[in-house]
Amino acid sequence: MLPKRLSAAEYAAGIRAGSRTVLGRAITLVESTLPADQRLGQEVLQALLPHTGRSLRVGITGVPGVGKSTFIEALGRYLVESRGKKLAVLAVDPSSQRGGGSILGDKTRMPWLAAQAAAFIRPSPAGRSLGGVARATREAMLLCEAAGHDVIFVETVGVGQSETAVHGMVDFFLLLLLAGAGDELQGMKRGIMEMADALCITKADQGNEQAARRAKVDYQSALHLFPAAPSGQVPPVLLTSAVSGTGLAEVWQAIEGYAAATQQSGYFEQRRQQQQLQWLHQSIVQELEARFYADAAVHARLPALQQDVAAGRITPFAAATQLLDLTGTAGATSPR
Ligand SMILES: Nc1nc2c(ncn2[C@@H]2O[C@H](COP(=O)(O)OP(=O)(O)O)[C@@H](O)[C@H]2O)c(=O)[nH]1
Ligand SMILES: [Mg+2]
Repeated sequence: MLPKRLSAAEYAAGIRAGSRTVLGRAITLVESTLPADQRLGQEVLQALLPHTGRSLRVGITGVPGVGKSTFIEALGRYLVESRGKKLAVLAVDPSSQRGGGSILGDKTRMPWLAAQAAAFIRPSPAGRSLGGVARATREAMLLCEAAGHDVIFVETVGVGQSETAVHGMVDFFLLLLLAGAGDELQGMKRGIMEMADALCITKADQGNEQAARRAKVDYQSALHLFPAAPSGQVPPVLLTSAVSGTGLAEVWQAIEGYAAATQQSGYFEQRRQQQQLQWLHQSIVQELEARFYADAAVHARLPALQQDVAAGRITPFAAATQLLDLTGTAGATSPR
């Protein structure tokens, strides 16, 4: 049994020594909304920072039911068994509730990985805004890296803004697609296809192979209409089956090939630097907002001003300015 409270140095040492219990507890700290936990979590992260950044970070998206979790189980098994990798599976699902709701990242979809010492699976933090979930997941990723996990998978719910958040924290973004839906190209959100570094047509098995090959051709021609990716790499379209194992080695080859090519060109590091800067600015905005709403003067004045705005007695902008002037952040509203 571990003692109830550990120091930041004890957390860091435990994580470096490969303790899954300490890693899990440190992730709980960075997920916590309690200020004391958050402070300790930041100290742990700071201590571990020199040991982060050495993994390959892979985001996996696609509509619910496309087979993301099953795919991660199959690809993860290939990586552990055939490539000797140590991996972590994280998830971003702002709709997730503890003890019910979404099963994203659920160990029941990844029974083999869940039983492996070389794999660490963590479901999405629950009951938070997307911003809060994204922050916790980024920080969990760093903790997993310090624990020596050299591949990090981040699964998204595949709806809404979660994809953008995950794209902003990974090196490689993989879009899973189903064949045979017929109008998949029209239904597809163009922006997500543009973010993808590779497309996988899933469930290419059990009589579905021909439809999958047709979908591959369709997506390949659709990709030709897109502007060149900033990475300089053309996203491949691959056929995969988590059931038969088809295409899994090819997917990994594509990911490693991409990493090697972009490390060579400098884009890999550039993308990470951009992500860090984006994260800095998002953190500033989140923190300003939190401090604003926690301000006692704002708290006192807000209800009356809300009524004035609703009744049309004052413009929303003027009301916002009045409230901001009550806080120490006055004058800090210049655009980024
Ligand atoms: N035939 C076949 N079924 C699959 C494959 N991958 C997943 N499935 C099934 O598709 C359903 C959804 O899978 P899941 O991994 O939970 O999808 P997610 O919602 O995207 O995470 C499950 O019933 C899986 O058994 C595959 O490669 N082939
Ligand atoms: Mg899933």
